Amino acid sequence: MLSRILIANRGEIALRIIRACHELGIEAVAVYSEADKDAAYLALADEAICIGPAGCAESYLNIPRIISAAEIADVEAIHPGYGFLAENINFAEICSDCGITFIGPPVEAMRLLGDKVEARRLAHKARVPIVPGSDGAVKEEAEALKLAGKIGYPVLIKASAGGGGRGMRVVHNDISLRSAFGAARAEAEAAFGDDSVYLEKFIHEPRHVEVQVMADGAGNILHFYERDCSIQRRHQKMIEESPCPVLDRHTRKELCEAALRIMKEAGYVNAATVEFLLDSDRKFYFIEANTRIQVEHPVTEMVTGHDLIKWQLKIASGHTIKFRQSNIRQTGVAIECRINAEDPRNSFSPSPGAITRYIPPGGPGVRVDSHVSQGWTVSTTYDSMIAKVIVHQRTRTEAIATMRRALQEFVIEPIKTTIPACLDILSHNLFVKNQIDTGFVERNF
Ligand code: MV4
Repeated sequence: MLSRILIANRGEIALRIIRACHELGIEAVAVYSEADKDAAYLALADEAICIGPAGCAESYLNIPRIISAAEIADVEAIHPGYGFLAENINFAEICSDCGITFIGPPVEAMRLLGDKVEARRLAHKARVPIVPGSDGAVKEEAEALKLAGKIGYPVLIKASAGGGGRGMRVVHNDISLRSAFGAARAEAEAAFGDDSVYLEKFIHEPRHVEVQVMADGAGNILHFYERDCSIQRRHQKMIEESPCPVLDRHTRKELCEAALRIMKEAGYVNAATVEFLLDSDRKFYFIEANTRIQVEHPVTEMVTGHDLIKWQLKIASGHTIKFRQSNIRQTGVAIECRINAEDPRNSFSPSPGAITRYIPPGGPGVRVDSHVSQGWTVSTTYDSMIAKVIVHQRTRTEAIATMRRALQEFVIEPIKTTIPACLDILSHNLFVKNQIDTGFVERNF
């Protein structure tokens, strides 16, 4: 087993990883920027190293500083968490060059799946349904027009290096395609340093369903079922749940096995999420894969009883998975609400400031993953997420009731948070009836 690792992240996920380390007898070294120097979770780390000023480029995204901290602290491995350097191929390569284990997938798998055109190819090769679209990257406008005619409008132009909704454009006819094509390529070049784009048929109001996968270094690969992440606003997820409430047993099995085939084909090791769109006929299509642990991993932990961060650490330590797919069961329903320091009554604008009163919820079926406590000051330097509330109950109806109760208990003052927005969604008739899709929030709020 690894004996000492560094966590190249901050906030709730840094704390989450510290906790998993300590349960496995691993020493956890935290890094922090000057803006985070008073964070309470740093006291729980076995060592905490300041890596620079508040700005991300000079701290959490600064590879030389993180590698230096790792050398000074004499760790064997680095856990990148999510965001920051988690999907940075260059960083993973440097770790390996320095003899430090990157707690994540092999660089080759990151490269393959980070390129969305390559990922589509891989999925097709693994006999997994993909959205009808171009065979590879589309270089010429004329070619794009021809393909769009075949696919049928509306069509989406997506950046090959994009993902998570960045660098996407919907076009409805030849005229809008002509004007969007060059712009999309230029935008992709500016944002990602790669102007490759591809085309997909635009699926109207799909659900977003993703499968949690875990693979070890010995060729064992298992799924931990799916999450439904359709409740999002401007590509920011707000509420996630597991299981996806509209999947029947047969479709669920097909979906999860499809995810496994893709990741086997990619030679994947460690934790990943395979994303699909589910259309109104409940047909699923692969869209992209994420090569990291995700924010919403706790809902999967609650329904399967498996600690996914501990699995990441064990796999990076060289352990093999010694149980079978049939040993992983999906029990009950889990829901997660992301609590952001944002004002939902003012277009979700950031609401930074000192928290003078903080009383988190508790009681049966409630888990809170947060680094925040009374006296903490939320700054605008980082992501606005300050807590995740996760509930686990036997049924979806009970889970919704527990979540509403938990959010009503939650006191965070005086800053504004997304708690009221989450409560509005949880009380909405269509959410309760399961009639949601990725357009739900924008249509109804
Ligand atoms: C799509 C789509 C409809 N058709 N692809 C947005 C995030 C990125 N992961 C893929 N996304 C989408 N791709 C096709 N062919 C609709 C979306 C989409 C979406 C997907 C998942 C979750 C929320 C979304 C919100 C708007 C659009």
